[in-house]
Amino acid sequence: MSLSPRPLGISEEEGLPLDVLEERIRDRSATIGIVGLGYVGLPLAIELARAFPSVIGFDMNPDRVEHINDRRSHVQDVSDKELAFAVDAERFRATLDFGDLASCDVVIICVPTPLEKSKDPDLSYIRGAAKSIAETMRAGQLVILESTTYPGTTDELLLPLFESHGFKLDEDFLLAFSPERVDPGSGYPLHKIPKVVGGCSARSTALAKELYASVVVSVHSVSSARVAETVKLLENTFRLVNIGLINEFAVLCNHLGIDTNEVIEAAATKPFGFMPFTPGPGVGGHCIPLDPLYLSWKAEQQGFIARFIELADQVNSQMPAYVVELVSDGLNRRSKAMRDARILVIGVAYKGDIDDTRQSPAIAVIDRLRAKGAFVAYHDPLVPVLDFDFHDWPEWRPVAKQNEERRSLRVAKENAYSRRRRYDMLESVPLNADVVRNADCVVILTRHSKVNYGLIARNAELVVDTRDAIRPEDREQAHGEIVRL
Ligand code: SAJ
Repeated sequence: MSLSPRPLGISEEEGLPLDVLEERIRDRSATIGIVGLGYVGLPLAIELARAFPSVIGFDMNPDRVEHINDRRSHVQDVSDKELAFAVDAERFRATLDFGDLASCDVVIICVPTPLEKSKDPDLSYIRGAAKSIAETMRAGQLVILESTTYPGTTDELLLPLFESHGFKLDEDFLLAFSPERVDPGSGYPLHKIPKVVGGCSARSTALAKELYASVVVSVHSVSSARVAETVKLLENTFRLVNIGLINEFAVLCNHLGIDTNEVIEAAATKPFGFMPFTPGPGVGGHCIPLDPLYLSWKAEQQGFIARFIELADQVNSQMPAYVVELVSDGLNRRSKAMRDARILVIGVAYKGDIDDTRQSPAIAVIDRLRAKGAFVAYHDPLVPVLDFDFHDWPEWRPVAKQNEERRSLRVAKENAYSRRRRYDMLESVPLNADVVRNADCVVILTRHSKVNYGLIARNAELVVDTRDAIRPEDREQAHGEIVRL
């Protein structure tokens, strides 16, 4: 465990002076705890295990803990090899036992921050993690929150909780916020992404900065945890609003009969003052569609309506319906009804070259197509099985049959083209010329580099390409009509 000599007469359990904590971080002998081993926590744990001798990962999911200790990564950005290296070197281990938190000099919280059905922040995971930390807290710990949340969470929720357990900031513990910055699937290495840190005290900021300086290229400190929380929300709001802008722009260009992607490509030749975004069927993932609503929620508590965030969320949320309209119009031009049409969806992950379907707009598009009576099948080389579970979708409430059984994968296999159900499981169908020709419409919702879009262009009657996935040279060889966003 830690290499620093223990001060005489003070045991780890009773706590340590902050000077010892500081020394352990500076001499890289500190024991680090990471609470939450998802797409943020696991990569961070592996990176920290390169600099510190003992990193302990805490998670509530027994399977996840078992797989990690068996050197099997569930996170695309962490290879089994990297995981095995850290586990075999005994520099990283996962555990369900939150009692081990007391042995950590630093504890970093990387748990999800979803939204309630009402689109209000759901802080239950942060509260759970903070409670476990407070119950095992001892003097001499630095706690850092990384989960994206509204400004004020660290000093309004965590600080009073720890102090209510008898610990004093800057005497017994230090507390900071540092936004997670990952770009799932892009392969952008964590150590090359600058980190922002802001503490509930100057000493907290300084020590959090020292910690991250051991693993990332540069650390930018700000004056408070609240500012650091807001930095992250600006980053994600920037993306949400610009994606909303380009989605509305695409609908506008469609009404004017102008090729949106040609306009974007030309505008992007401007070497300054422009950043290209591309239209799509909506906004998926665990961050962009959710995090900015934490900011607008907090603003509303203070009587301010963040109109850009609300509008962008509206525009992006309406894109699945717009895509369905494009499909319906295309079928109409061929005197075909949506009812009983066979529609092949290409790509269901929330963005290209990843296997994650959380909040994927493809699920909304598929459900709406099936609500209009279409038979839908999908192909996605990275998503072998797509699990539908609309229990919390308002539109499902009035129509779902009570106690409806989830369709088994066997049944789904037999009915590749299946009708709408509340609980369902679809399996990715192989992509070949026959499958494409057998569809009345092919809808491209995610652009994976592994998919042969030329084959689709050469064989499909009708394609709705929402990701500009079919190249110009393949469009020229198209068998049927290609509609683009
Ligand atoms: N999207 C578009 N058009 C665009 C860009 C994105 O339709 O021009 C869609 C994507 O298809 C996807 C959604 O928006 O469905 C979100 O894509 P994203 O890449 O912006 O978001 P994430 O969640 O994969 O990763 C983002 C990070 N992305 C980038 O910086 C490129 C970053 O904002 C955060 O560090 C990360 O979320 C996070 O964890 O917060």
